[in-house]
Amino acid sequence: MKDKKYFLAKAQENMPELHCKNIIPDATEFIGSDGDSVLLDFGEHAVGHFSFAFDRVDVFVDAPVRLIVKFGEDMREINDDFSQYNGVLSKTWLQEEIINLDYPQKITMPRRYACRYIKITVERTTRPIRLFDFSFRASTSADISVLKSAKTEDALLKKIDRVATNTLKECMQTFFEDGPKRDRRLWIGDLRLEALTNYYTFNNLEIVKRCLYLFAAGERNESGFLPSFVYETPYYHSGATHIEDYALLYVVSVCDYFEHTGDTEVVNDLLEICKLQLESFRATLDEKLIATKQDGWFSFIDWCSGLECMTALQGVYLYTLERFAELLKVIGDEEYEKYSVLISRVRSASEKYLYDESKKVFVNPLDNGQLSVHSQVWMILGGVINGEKAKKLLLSCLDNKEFKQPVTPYMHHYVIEAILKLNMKDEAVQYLKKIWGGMVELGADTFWEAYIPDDLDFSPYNDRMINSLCHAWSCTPSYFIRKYGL
Ligand code: RAM
Repeated sequence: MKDKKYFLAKAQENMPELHCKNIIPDATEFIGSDGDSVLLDFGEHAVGHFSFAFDRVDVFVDAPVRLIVKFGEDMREINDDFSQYNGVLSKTWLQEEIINLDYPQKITMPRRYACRYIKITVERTTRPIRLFDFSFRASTSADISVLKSAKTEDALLKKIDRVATNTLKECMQTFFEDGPKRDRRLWIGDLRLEALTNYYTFNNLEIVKRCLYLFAAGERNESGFLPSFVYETPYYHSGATHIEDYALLYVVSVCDYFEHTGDTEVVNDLLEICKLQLESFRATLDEKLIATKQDGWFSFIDWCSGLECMTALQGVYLYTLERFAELLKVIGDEEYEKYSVLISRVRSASEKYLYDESKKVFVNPLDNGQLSVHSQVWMILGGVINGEKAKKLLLSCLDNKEFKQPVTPYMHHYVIEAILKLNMKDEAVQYLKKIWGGMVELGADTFWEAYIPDDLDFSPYNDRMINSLCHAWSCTPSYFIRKYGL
């Protein structure tokens, strides 16, 4: 297997170029004293650096001026009182600064922000001040000049597509970030969905290669699983979490990349790591070939509270095995046979032990008998159930209160994949409109990390203020609309 140095050099070779532009807000000048504030609207979501100038109005300002500068991805965030924040993630993700300026000057704030709105409040000044020359230098590695508009004739789908490509564009920096406000790192689950959408929109292959190599360089745990996330700033650092479904989806991401490019060089570099992910997962199966629980945070699937993941995880494994076997077949790898035999064995076991013939539903003692959309969807995607039987099952569990329902666009993506796998185009469009159309109707410029139509305060982190409103894993409507001609 190639070593970390090799993979990092490859990641470096594929560093994408950042395209920058200056955006000017609606307000050009503001004059104010203690307690006054100005709201700037840049008219679009942007990721980058904010600058402005400050001067006296008439009388010389003889003491430092203190400003509070708050950045919001939407107006709700601008109006939130950050002092009331009570979430489980660090409050330091909330984008608000107190800055003290000693004398009139032009300031470029050193940190990067993700926002559409900026509110500046004068906290303390001895004399009225003037703020002007507001400007935001926005960056992205997406080349918008290559983006064609979606062919759909449907007005709402057109809008959804625009917001989705915008979401992806904002998350495309020097790698695929999960969210430019938070966590600003590369997660496998997000990478897979960003890369998929990227193939049908900006088609930046460098960034995909870079991300695949960044993970290849990561520190695997004792079982052999890849880290679920990595950082690149200020230096490369491999995350300490090793979620199994993400490790498997790394393999799927390599398969997607190959399917899209036919690039065998990259596949040859990464093949052993992919095999290791599947072997590591194989080692977690019991003698009946059913996945077992592991220590720590070993599975993600969705942010749905109290979700039991084992059936879904088994489905992710089958989904990955199938894609990987296809890849091995095309590249003529001698292990193809071994993997295809394994698929049928694991499928039969899943049907035998996880499908309840009388209730016509997937239910697993390891999930404490919990019913979820997640289990049904992943069993469909894993090919354990097909045709009319699968359609009936899927349609009966969506919106059914007896089943745990998805809460993130990440999981909604896989619901739509399952719907489309069963050739239900109309239902896929309906579902897309309900989830992503719902966000559009609420005025989203970019798609959110979590969305429950009738619970707009939902947060996986116990406080909505910390949710990311431009989240990578929410960008896939453009993939669906463009690939399937919706
Ligand atoms: C959160 C982020 C990220 C996701 C992980 C599992 O921290 O939203 O996108 O991949 O969870």
